Amino acid sequence: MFMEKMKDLKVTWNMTRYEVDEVEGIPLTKKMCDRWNETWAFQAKPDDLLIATYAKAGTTWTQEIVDMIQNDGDLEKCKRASTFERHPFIEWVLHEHTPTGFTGVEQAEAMPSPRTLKTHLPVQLVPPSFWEKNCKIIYVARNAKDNLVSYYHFHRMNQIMPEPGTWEEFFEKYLTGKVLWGSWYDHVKGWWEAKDHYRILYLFYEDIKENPRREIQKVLQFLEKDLEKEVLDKIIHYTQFDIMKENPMANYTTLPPEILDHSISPFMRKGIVGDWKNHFTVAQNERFDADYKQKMAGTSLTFRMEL
Ligand code: PPS
Repeated sequence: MFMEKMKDLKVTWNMTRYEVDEVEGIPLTKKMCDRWNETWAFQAKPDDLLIATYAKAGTTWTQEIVDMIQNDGDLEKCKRASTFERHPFIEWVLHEHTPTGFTGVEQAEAMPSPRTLKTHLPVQLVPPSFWEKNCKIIYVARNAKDNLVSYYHFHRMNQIMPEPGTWEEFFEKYLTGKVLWGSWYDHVKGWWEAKDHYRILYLFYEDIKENPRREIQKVLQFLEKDLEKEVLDKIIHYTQFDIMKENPMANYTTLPPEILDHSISPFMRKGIVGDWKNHFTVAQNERFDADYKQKMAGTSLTFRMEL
């Protein structure tokens, strides 16, 4: 669909890295900021399901789990299109080299209900219609250290994200929230508070990794779906890392290397808990922990950095 359209329009992937601007102090791509009024005015419908995450927290994994649930475990139906075509990314605005008509909002508007949508927005920037329509939202959080490592490698391979700089530089940017979608700390805490007031299922990457059956059952309950054990087994099987990594409709390989260069680092990179230990120096870990303690003081939200 999307890629065919692009071919028809003879889009040349003459990409450059996005410029960054801000909406209410949150760094977003300049393109997103320029079209922010449209995103903010987005009209959610009561039967929309929103999958919300800080970037690299397990969005694609959750999208695949949800799509398999919605399609009663029918893998072929889930392979109808790539992840980003199945679930509009509401705040996303494509590059100026591409023709208009490819904002997440426009993609969502063209999609029949019931829709499943994706966002990385911090809770205060979620378009108000989602709250007004009392939409169900699944939020997934991942521990900050692994999230940081994953985000760093994603910046390296994604040729339209801002330059990550060196590992040391990116580390500092992440701690100060000077990365797209802002501070991880504020993001996870903001959504944690919101879950007490709205229909939000708050999940953790580490929990899904530890026990996918238990966590998928939570999603089933939240979506008020009942599936046979065999179907659940099938969903667990097809959403595990090694299988999803080979699924072109779930591993982002349908995008051209001018956008995502998997030879630098695959989108489906490692999919584990604790990879930060292969990246953090002892000094970085100490600095991170001290800073983390301050930023996460006073919240009941806790994370596991290893299993
Ligand atoms: S994005 O670009 O924000 O939508 O990225 P996102 O999907 O949130 O995060 C990508 C990371 O999730 C890992 N991933 C998985 N882990 C375990 N199991 C499954 N099935 C799975 N699918 C995706 C992916 O490998 C990225 O993490 P890292 O640590 O970089 O491997």
